[in-house]
Amino acid sequence: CEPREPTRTGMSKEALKQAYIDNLFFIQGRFREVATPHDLYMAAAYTARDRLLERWVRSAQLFKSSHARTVCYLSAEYLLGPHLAKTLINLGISQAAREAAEDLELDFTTVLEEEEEPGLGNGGLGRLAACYMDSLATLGIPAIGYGIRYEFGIFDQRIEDGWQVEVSDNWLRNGNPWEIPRPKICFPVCYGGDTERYRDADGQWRTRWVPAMVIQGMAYDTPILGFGTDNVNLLRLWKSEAAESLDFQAFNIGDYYGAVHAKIEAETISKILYPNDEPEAGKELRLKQQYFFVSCSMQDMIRLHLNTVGPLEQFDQKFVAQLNDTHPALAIAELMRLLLDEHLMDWEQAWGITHRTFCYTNHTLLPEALETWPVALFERLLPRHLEIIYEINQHFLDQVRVRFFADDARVARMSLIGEDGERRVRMAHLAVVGSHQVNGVAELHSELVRTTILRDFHDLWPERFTNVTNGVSPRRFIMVSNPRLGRLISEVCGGTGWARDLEQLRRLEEHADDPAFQARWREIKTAAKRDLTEWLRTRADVDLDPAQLFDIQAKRIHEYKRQHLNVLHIIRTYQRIKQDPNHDITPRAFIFGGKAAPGYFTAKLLIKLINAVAEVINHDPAVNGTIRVAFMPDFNVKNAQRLYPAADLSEQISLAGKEASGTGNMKFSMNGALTIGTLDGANIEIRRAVGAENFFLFGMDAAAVARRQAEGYHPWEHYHDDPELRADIDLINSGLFSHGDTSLFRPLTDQLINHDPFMVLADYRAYLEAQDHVSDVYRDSARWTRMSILNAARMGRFSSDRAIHEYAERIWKIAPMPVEPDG
Ligand code: 26M
Repeated sequence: CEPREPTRTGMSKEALKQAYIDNLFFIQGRFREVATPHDLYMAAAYTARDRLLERWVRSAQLFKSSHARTVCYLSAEYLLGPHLAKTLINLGISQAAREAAEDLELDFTTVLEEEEEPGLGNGGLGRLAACYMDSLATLGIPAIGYGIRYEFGIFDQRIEDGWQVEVSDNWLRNGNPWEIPRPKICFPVCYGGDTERYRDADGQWRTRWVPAMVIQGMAYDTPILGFGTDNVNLLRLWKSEAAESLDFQAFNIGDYYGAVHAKIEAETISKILYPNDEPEAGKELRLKQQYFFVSCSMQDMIRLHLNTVGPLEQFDQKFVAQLNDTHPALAIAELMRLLLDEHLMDWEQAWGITHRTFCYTNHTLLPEALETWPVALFERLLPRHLEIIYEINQHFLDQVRVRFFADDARVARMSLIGEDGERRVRMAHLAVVGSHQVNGVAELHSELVRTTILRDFHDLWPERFTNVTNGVSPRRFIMVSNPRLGRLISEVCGGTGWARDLEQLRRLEEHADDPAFQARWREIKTAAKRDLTEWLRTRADVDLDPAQLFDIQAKRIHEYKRQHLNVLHIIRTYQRIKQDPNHDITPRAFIFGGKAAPGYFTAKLLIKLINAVAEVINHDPAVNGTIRVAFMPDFNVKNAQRLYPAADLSEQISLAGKEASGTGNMKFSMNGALTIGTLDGANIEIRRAVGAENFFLFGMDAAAVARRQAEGYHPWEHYHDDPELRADIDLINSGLFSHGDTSLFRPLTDQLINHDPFMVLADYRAYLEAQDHVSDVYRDSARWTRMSILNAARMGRFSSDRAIHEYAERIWKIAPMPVEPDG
C-alpha cells in the first residue's frame, strides 16, 4: 500500500481531510457533531497554515543563508482581505480542499464566509500594499512588510435610516489563526523628554536622547505565500505594549495605579486605525503611531543586518525601504538617529546609507492630504528627531543655495519646515530629500507630481523622479473573486499560468466575436449578477434584476470622486421616466458602495442622499422596476469581491487631475466591466490599453480643468443655463427625497451651485451624453459582450506583478530568489 502523506504538509484530498479532522480535534478541541461554524473555519485555517509555515521556514532558511537583498515595504495600512481562499489558491489546493470539504459533508462556502477580514486600511493605499505583498511573494522577491497591528481596523459600516453608522471592528475577538506572535522580537520605543550632548570614548561630541516615556513594540508575523511558487514573505505588524521593566518600577514604589495607567497608555498606540483618508491637523496619537511602527521596523532591520551581513556600512546593500506615502517618512530621521546616536556613525556616512536605503511613493496631489506636523508637537514628542530634521534641512538648503543662488523664495518653498503661519514639518519634503527615488502611481499623476507639488525638487534632482503605474492582484480579483471567470480563462489559456503572467489574457481576444463564447461570457456575468442580487436582497432590502445593466461605483465617498455626479444622472433618468412613461429607457441598477470618513460631513450627507433617492425610486410604481438604486453597506475587501464580477459598467468619474491612479478601475475592467470615466489617473492608461472604442470617455482633461480654474469657474452659470441640470438640483431641494424637508440636502446643493470645487456641474452635460451612449450600446448585446471581452483581454499590464517587476528592476535593483519546491 502507498505510504501516507504527512498530515501537516500533504496536499492530496485525503491528507487534507485527515489534517482537517486533526486540527478540529487538537486545536479547537471539538468533534464534528458539536463544532460551531467558527470551529470549522479555524480547523480549515490551521490546515492551510501548516502548509504555509513549512514553505515559510524553507524560504527563511534560503534567504538567510544566501544573504538575500530584501525589500522592506513600510506602510501604515494593509487592507489584506480574507486569507483562507487566497492561501488555498496560492497553495494550488483550492479544488482538493473543496472536495475534501464535500467528503466531510461541510459547506465550503459557509466555512470561507466565516472569516473575519483584517481591515487594517482605509482604501486604495492600504489595498495596494496588500496586492504588492502578494506580488512580491509571487515574483520570489525577498520582502518584509512592516506595519501596525491595529486592534481595531476600519469601522464596519451600517446604514440606518439612510445614514452611515460606524460600528467598531473587533476583528481579533475570535483569535487570528494567520499570525504568529513573536514575544522575543520586541523593541523599546521612546517619546518626549530632552536631548543632551556628551563626549564619547573617543572624545567626540555626541547626542543622547533622554526620553520621558518608553514603551515597547512586539512583532506579530503573518506569512504571505506567492502563487505557483514556494516563496513565502513576511508581514510583520507591531503591537504596542508597556515596557515590562517600567511596569515593575512603578509597582515597586507602590504606584499600582500609575503602572496600570502606563500600560493602558502604551497599548493605546496600536489600538485603532485612523479612519480618514487624509490627515487632520495635529493629531498627536497619529504621530505617535507613525513613529512607533517606524522605530520598531528600523530597529528590526538593523538587528537582522547585524545577525546576517554584519557591518552597518553595508546596510543599504542588504535593504531597500519603500515608503508607502509619507506616513512612514519618519523612518528617515529614525535611521539617522540609530546610526548616529546608537551606532556612533558620523553624519556623512549615516546620511549616505540612509539616502541610499529609502524610496518614496506619493499617492496624492490634494493639498489637504499632504502631511505636515506642527513643529511644537514634534518638539514635544520627538525632540531628537526634530534636531536631526533641522540638520538634514541645513545640509539640504545649502545645496539649494549653491544651485539657485540668491533665490530666497525657492529656499522657503523647499524647506523641510513651512514657515507660513504655525511652523510645520513638511513630511513630503523630508521623504523626497531622504530618498534616492520618488515615484507617482500613474503616468498623469507622476507628471503632475513633477510639475506641480514637487516641481522645485524636480528642478534640482530630475533623475530622482519616476513613475510606476499601480496594479492589482489577479489572484485576489479574478481567481478568488470570480472563480467562474477564472475557470473560463484557464480553459482558454490551457492552465492557470495566466495568473502569474497576465499578458496571457490576450488569448481571449481571438474569441471576442465568437457567439458561443460570447454566450458563455454573458452567462458568467449573469451568474455573478444573480449572486449579487441575492446578497443585496437580504442585506440592503432591494430587488435588482440581473437583466438590468449593473452600473457600479464603489470606492471611498469623497467629493473629488464625484458620487454626486452619478446621483444627478440617476435623478435625470428618473425625471425622464416620470415625464414620459413611454420613454425607452435601458433598464439599469445603480449600485454604490463606500465608506465616508466619520468626520466628513458632506460625504456622509452624500450617502444619505443616495439612500434617499433609492427609497423614492425603488418604491415609485411609475418606475416599474426599470431602474433601481442600491447602496451596498460595508464596502470592504470581502464585499468588493462580490461587486467586481457583477459589474457591467464601472464608474471612474473623478475630476481629471485629482485621482492619483485608482485601482478599482482595474479590478472592474479585469472582470469584464466597461468603464465610463474621465481622463484621470490610470483611466488614461486603461483606455489606451483597451482601445478608445471600448471605453466611455467624457469630461474635461486635466489641462482643461486647469484652464477653467485659471479663467475663473462660475458653477451657477451652468445651473442657470442648463434647465435639466437645474431641474435635477431643484428636485433634490424639493423635499421629495427627504419627506418634505427642503433643507436637508442644501449643504450639498449650495456647495455645487456656489463653489463646486470638483466641477461637477461643468462635466454634467458630457456625462449625461456618455451615459446615453452607454445605454445605446448595452442594447446591442453582441457588441457589448465583445467590448467586455476585449476589456478583460487587454488588462495584462495592470497586474500588480508588472508593477512590482518595475519596482524591483528600476528602483530597488533586486533580483528574484525562487524557493525550490520540496522533494
Ligand atoms: C494620513 C494621516 C492621518 C490619517 C490618515 C491619513 C491617510 C490615510 C490613508 C491619508 C491618505 C490615505 O490614503 C490615500 C489613498 O488611499 N490614496 C489612494 O492611493 C491609491 C493607491 O496608490 C490610488 O490608487 C488612489 O488614487 C489614491 O487616492
